[in-house]
Amino acid sequence: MAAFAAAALAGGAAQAQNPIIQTLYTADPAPMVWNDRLWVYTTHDEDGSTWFTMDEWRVYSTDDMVNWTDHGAVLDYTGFDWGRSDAWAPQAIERDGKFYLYVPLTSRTEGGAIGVAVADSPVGPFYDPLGRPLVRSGHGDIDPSVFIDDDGQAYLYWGNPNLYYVKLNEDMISYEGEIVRVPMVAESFAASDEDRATNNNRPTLYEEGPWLYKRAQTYYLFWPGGPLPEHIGYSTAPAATGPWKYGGVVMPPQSAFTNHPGVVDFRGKTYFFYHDGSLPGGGGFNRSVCVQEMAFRPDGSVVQMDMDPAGIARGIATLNPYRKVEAETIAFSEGFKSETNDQVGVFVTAEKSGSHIKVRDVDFRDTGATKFTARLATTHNDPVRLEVRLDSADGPMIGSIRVPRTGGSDRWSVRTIELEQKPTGVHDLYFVVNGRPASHLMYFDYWMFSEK
Ligand code: FUB
Repeated sequence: MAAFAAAALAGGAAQAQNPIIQTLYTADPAPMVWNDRLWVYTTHDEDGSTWFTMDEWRVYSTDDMVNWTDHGAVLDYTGFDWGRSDAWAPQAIERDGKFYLYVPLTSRTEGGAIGVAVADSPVGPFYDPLGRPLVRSGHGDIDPSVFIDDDGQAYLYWGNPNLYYVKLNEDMISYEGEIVRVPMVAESFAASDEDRATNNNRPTLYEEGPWLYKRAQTYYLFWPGGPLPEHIGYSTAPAATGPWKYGGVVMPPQSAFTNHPGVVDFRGKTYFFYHDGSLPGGGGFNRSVCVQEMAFRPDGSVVQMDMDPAGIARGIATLNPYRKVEAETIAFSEGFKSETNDQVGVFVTAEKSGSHIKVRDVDFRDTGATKFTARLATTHNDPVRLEVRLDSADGPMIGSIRVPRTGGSDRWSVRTIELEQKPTGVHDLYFVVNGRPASHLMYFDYWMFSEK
């Protein structure tokens, strides 16, 4: 058996890594660190949308900042008895072992409102403990951002084009005091031009999507600012309640007319999540979540950045291929769609021959792998093969599996092959689908390698 030795930590810095999800359109990222893992809640722009057609909230997670696992939808607006539509920008937080997901939606009777859902796990199931909205100011109640300060006080900010907050009680599903409307003044959010101020009722650049974040003793509020296309601006304050002082631009307008920030610290670095329209077929209503490292100057000001297709150039951990890995754990893919069913949960569907998935920084160790196992399915009579390649989609093929014809994505088969070549060390791994031109060529649920 020939051995493929380690490439230097495999990922090519110049390769596309943004957007981080390619199997459907995602927007409005809300990162959360829990259990030494980074989770990002998103909205879902339905394919072909010509408006904000959004029904569900989803969650993805990573251990290494480059491979993202799709955990599927955790809730949709029908999870709220009072909900009618519009599963827009969420944020989740953990407190005392429970997960709280704050979401805007349009109610059956009262227009826009913000609800809260609770779960015992970051991937749900989430349920509505109140049976009614948590907060409602009467106008522009979207884009909740939740934050727990060091003294345990939790805050919920939200609003478009006004900015509101409340102090949440410790139960995280009720609040004390009145809803506070933040003064929309130039010192806090920079002055609008005359047209936006007088004709649009927006005296400052602040538009929507607030994200509250604390760094050292400074509180930061990141927000999408107008006019369209939106940029991301920020303000700082000595307390979670303000007063806010305008800081500048974090990200100028990109390729979608909205943008939406999410900022989180993870293993010693700060990451900036946002969305753009850069995925093929993408645009203002077909957006995609991206992430980049964020830099601060010694005085606390934010270093401005543009969308970088390279995203996170280097992963912060390697991936163990000797454990079951979900096929929907992906660094980058082309031609795959994410689906979910009762039989296997989340899986991916290859839309055509040539579809491929890249998994970054896979550590086969010095001993190397000898066998490969995958759970697969297809409906096609003509042969469909899943090729396992190293370092690029046309790199060395270490094995290939004939995908079993099971008859559908509700019937699966687990296949194991001896590898033709034994990989060792760290490589990017590619799964490439090869078959006659057809749609829905094969379904892929999970994979793993064996050392012996
Ligand atoms: O995704 C729907 C809306 O677009 C969000 O609520 C806003 O923040 C903007 O991203």
